[in-house]
Amino acid sequence: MTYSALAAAPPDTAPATATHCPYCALQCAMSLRPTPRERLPVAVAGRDFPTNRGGLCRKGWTAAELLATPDRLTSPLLRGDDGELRTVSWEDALDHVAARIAALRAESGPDAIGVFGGGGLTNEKAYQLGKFARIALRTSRIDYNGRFCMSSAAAAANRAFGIDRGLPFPLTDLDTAETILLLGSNVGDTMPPFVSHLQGARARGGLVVVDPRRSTTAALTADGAGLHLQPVPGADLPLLLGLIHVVIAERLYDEEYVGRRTTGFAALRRSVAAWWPERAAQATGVPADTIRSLSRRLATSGSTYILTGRGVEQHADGTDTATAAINLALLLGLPGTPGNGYGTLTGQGNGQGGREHGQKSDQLPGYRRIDDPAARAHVAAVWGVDPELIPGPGVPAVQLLRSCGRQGGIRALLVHGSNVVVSSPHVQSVRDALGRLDLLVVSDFVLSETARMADVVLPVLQWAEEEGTMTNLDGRVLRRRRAVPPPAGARSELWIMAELARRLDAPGTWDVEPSRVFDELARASAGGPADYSGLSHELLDAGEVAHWPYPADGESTPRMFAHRFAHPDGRARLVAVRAATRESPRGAQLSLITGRLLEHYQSGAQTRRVPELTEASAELVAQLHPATARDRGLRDGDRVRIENGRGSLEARVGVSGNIRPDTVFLPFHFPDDQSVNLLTDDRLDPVSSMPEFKHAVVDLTRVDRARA
Ligand SMILES: Nc1nc2c(c(=O)[nH]1)N[C@H]1C(S)=C(S)[C@@H](COP(=O)(O)OP(=O)(O)OC[C@H]3O[C@@H](n4cnc5c(=O)[nH]c(N)nc54)[C@H](O)[C@@H]3O)O[C@H]1N2
Ligand SMILES: Nc1nc2c(c(=O)[nH]1)N[C@H]1C(S)=C(S)[C@@H](COP(=O)(O)OP(=O)(O)OC[C@H]3O[C@@H](n4cnc5c(=O)[nH]c(N)nc54)[C@H](O)[C@@H]3O)O[C@H]1N2
Ligand code: SF4
Ligand SMILES: [Mo]
Repeated sequence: MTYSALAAAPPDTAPATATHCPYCALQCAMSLRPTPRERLPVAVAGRDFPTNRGGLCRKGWTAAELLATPDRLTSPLLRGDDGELRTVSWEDALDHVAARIAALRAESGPDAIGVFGGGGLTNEKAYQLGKFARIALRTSRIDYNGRFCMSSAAAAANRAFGIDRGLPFPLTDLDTAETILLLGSNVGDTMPPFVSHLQGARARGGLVVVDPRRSTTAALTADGAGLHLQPVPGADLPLLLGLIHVVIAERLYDEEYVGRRTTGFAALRRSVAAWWPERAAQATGVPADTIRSLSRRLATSGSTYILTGRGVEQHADGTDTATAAINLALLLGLPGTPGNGYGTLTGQGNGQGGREHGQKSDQLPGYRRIDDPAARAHVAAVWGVDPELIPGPGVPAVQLLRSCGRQGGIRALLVHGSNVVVSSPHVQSVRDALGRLDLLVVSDFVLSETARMADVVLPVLQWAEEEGTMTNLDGRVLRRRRAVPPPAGARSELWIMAELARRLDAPGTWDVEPSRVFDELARASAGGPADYSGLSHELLDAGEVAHWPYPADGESTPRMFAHRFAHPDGRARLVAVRAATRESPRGAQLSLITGRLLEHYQSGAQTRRVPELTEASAELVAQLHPATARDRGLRDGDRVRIENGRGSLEARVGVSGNIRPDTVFLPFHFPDDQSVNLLTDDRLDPVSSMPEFKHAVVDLTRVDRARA
């Protein structure tokens, strides 16, 4: 696409637009300066802001490429009888979608229509999508990709604290920490400017990273900056139980805090009684002495933070593992104590706000529960409908996708902001399920792998073309601003929802103006756990620093839990959890762990379209230890087949001493037959419904060059 639309746009001297990066939850501040005579419509510069301090990572620097991507969608597409996707008018596309939805709903009931949202959507779009599902489609079947991301961390925080805000303190509080325990997070690659907040702890020798790989972040512990623990994949829970055992056995815990601010200590103590360090060492591969000395360091350091990332959360026992991390933090008296804390690092751009406003199957705006009669009455009044009209809880993401095309399941699916045929667990089953649908409608700005399967593709706006708000990793609400006009032919999702709602004779009002949708969201959230009722675009534009809860009669809440937790009795819950046995490799098998590379974002739908990033990382590479490679006669660059009972793929070998010999690492950014999710399991965490993304057992064999 040429950016001819910009010919009529601002001259070189036009002011830059202050906004935030399109990608991750750090939401680095950037300014976009119009460059009408250049190939790209804007020039990106870092902007000073507490999370990034002017810095950006390589993805942020190159984000303007997304605005000029040659295969940008600029017209709706409809699949014809011959199976080809063809350009159609908006009228025809929307008429078709509404008519098909109405017909399928008449035949099979409203729960035959499903909605799949995303944590990259603005608060306004996420809110409207939840409302659209409940009262325009009248379906309970809505969930979103945050189920694959933060659900275990969120479930653990809700259970322990009664509320879930990723970081319940400003990120900059970390700057003065003495000790930071970072479990399963690789911010060095996933949020590079975050590293500046680790420097204080590094200078004091107190950065402790737990990762089966010597990741970019683990390498930051070198030269006396801290400690890297390299456990067996999936063994974080026994490791934490061992640490808790020592903290209790050596009476290192904060008795006064535990007595005054928590419940459940006796049961917790019993549950870890048998996890003496030698047993934890056997289960994890981390030496018993290290477990002892780390417990002591955490307890005696003056300023301690415990943080978790996806490496410990994306497991079928992810909620219990995150819970164990919280138990450790509570025993040490960290949450709510100045200079100390516990938190989890939200991932997607609006991963925090995206899980507060009603995209989740069991949720209404303001982080309310959909089965709570008072919450239903409040939200129904804002929506101008009878509470009876709002459906009950639906089903979480994996069940929702599995039910597509099955008897009694979903027949039409609307996808907004996720590339599920790359990023879902056991992805072949999801591809099969989507193939069985009567109607798949994908809203995206590029033809993602999921959009390629759709019956109808609706081209939407992207970051620098739209107004809205995002809530970043420390719960701060930020303004996303429009810097360039969208291409003719693309439409906002608020408009698409309004048009479909009208065609479906939906009750309620369907605003298309983001600031007005925000005002409605604010009213709907009033009195809920995630209360935005004191906020507006106007206030944010005036420069207000706004961490939620921000009630109408209150102010920003940068730090939570100073005096009470959100449970009715004000106390946090210590929850006793048990380590389960898990599948481990036998013989020549390896543990597969999955995660991210610096250069790519998620399913890669966006970053694989940025030339500089694709050149830096063009194909799937399997990180393998030199000893493992040698044993199998493999060299750097060789091709291998990696397989298990669920699937099989080929990758190139990247030999690296940074991984355990019993483990292979693959990123999930590549599509089709390079998708690592061909190998992952959709076994679910019983509390959060998080799938087992981070660990699978695989066979790895060399691909015979003669036949390859
Ligand atoms: N470059 C880039 N940045 C991103 C994203 C991206 O796709 N690309 N995505 C954003 C999103 S949505 C998210 S959720 C965040 C995720 O951010 P992170 O949580 O930092 O990312 P991951 O790479 O998924 O996992 C972190 C680490 O977990 C380790 N790991 C794997 N298995 C285990 C285990 O069993 N135990 C332990 N302790 N560690 C394990 C991996 O080796 C990896 O180094 O990143 C955000 N930022
Ligand atoms: N094996 C393995 N699998 C994983 C993970 C892992 O660590 N390992 N991580 C999981 C995690 S943490 C996450 S968050 C998921 C993410 O995986 P996905 O949900 O697939 O995330 P994205 O690739 O960001 O997909 C977003 C899609 O929406 C489009 N898009 C972006 N913004 C908008 C918008 O505003 N509106 C609309 N309609 N579309 C938009 C993009 O172009 C893209 O096609 O993957 C999960 N899958
Ligand atoms: S760290 Fe995240 S928000 Fe910052 S520039 Fe990189 S991708 Fe964008
Ligand atoms: Mo994520």
